[in-house]
Amino acid sequence: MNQPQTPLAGLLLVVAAGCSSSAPLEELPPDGGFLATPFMTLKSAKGDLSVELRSWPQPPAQGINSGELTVTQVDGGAPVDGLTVSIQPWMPAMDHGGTYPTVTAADGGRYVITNLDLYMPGLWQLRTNLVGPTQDNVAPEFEVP
Ligand SMILES: [Cu+2]
Repeated sequence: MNQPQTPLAGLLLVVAAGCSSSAPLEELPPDGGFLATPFMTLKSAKGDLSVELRSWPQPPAQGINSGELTVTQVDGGAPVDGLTVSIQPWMPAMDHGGTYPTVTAADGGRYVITNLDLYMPGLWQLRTNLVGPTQDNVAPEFEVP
């Protein structure tokens, strides 16, 4: 992690308390699967991995979201299983983060994200560490309306 959590805890409470609550969203897509078309596709920092992000809802909305990362080798396209994936939601413009969502490995290089709380509108980054057979990172970023 680049950003320590503890010094921010008090700030996060203050910021969260200032946010109006939004309507709860479906935990996962109703048909048991994310959309076929990714919300975005990125290369990892080292350039060896391709990472597709799907979200529910798609595009992400203010409040609790879920999502799925699909990690494959850029070279050959093989899915990359066996990673430990941790995601720190981060708002760079305001220099604060949010709580880590739950990430559950599935097969086919997929990692399902639940309880992704994007509690403010604005630009969010998902600062994602990928640790296992390889160590890499990726940070999808997008505007939450
Ligand atoms: Cu913010």
